[in-house]
Amino acid sequence: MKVKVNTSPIEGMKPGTSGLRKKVAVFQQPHYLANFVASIFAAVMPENGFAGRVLVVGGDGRYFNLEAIQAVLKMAAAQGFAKVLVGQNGILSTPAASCVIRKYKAFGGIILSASHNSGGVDGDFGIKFNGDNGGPAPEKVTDAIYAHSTTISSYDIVQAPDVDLSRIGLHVVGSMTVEVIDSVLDYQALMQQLFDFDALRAFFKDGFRMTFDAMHAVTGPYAHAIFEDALGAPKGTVINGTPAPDFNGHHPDPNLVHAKDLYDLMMSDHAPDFGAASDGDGDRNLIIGRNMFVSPSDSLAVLAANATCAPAYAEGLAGVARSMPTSGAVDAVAQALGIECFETPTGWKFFGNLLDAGRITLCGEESAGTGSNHVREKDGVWAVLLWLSILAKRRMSVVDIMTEHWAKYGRHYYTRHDYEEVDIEAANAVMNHIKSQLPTLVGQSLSGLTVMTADDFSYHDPIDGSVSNHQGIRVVFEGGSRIVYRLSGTGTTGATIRIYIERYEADSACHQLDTQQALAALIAIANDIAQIQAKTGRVQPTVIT
Ligand code: G16
Repeated sequence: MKVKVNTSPIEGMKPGTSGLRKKVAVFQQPHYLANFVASIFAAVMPENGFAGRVLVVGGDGRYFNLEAIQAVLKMAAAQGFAKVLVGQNGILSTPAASCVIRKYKAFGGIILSASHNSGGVDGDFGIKFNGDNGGPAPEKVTDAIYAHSTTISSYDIVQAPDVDLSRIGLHVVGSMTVEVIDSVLDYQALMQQLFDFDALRAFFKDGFRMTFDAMHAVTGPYAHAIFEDALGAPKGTVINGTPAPDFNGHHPDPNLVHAKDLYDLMMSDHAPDFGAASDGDGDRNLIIGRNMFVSPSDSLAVLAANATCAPAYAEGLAGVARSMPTSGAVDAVAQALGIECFETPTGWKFFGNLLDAGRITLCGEESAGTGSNHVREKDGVWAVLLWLSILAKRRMSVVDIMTEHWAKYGRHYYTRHDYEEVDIEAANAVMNHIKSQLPTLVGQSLSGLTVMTADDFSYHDPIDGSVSNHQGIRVVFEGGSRIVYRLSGTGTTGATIRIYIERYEADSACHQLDTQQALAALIAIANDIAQIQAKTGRVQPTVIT
């Protein structure tokens, strides 16, 4: 039976870089989740309603996922959807959800995830809507969702028993069908189309060794099925491979702080050939060779330069794209290949139009995300499979691949300094202080480096003409060195200031420096401009990658 529940607007439902992310306790407040889900439906409802349409629902298995999914199912039934496809036990990695939306031509999908944020009862929860192309809703849709959340007065829900999400097959909620599907099968089939599984199987058979850290999060089942069962990597290749609602107390962010055990292993005498990790919802990836961390910006460039090693990209790439703060390493590859290279704001949603229009084949971000036109999300397992394809074909170590790459294209030294959980007012004061210097920075010489341009990045989407302003402050020096400042849009506590620092080095005699040392002069300039210590009291970054 469908009922109308009276409610009233709840503050703070503006989606960030990737959907709405809040503490679990916030989502557990009466009407909170329902208000946001109702606002999604109101914002995306077609003129003739949802009758006959299919919705995809899944999440990363974190705490509160199952309760949230049951509520979404009952609200979708009240909207008149014909059918919902939901991953078994509520599990669908973000790229798998994108794959399922596209494969079954669904109207869209609701993904329950706070990605790389911590989980558990005291951790974070999140929710986002992806459209029929399988990609995150663009800004005009997230703006409409927010607008509705500020005026909502009621929502509809069907009163029905919970669905047994452990049982694959058909169920009903009111007059809507719910099909519980295997979480891995469709995604694995897509990977088998893109990559040469026989060649990769032979590679492992020849003794290639990898450690894949699933970080107690969603990629465990995908990694076990693909790397160990399908490709024959030895059991134990996948570690931390069972998703847990609280990620067993770990933080599923594949960076050098939270994946330190993997990093230490890769730097040790008994390191395997290749190490990789993925995050809470399976869209990010960390790549570490034996004795070498590969920065996400460099990883994107190497994947672009060597993409033809995988059958899906054998014909070459239409173009590439990177988010603005991502280093220019991939630009150098695009230039050599003679293909287009686009610079978009931070957030995967900005790649969607370029991918849909066929202008780009690969894209990526400094925040550990790489992907291609196979889905409309970044994809951790895909990135590992493309790296494996390159290593299998070229039979070179990661160190040798990187050394060769830098010799050919030059090296873009790159680091990101994060100041997490800063008082919001103090963080705004830092950003305003930086902005106030923009009119006077150009032409100044800072520690011997001359500022060439200084601006607040605006993106003009070449496909739909939309404009997105205030996407990060750029200070660019003669010679191409660059400092970028922006506030994160994915945190849930205070503000996170991100400083991205980059320097191009053409001379291969200078390619083996320690990254922080290679960037020391620019780091000092970045701190001088921002005055972080004076304005926030912070002496050093929380995380350096
Ligand atoms: C999300 C977005 C990415 C973005 C990243 C960092 O990643 O999907 O496109 O680069 O956040 O955003 P910010 O710097 O604003 O924190 P994920 O993996 O959290 O979904």
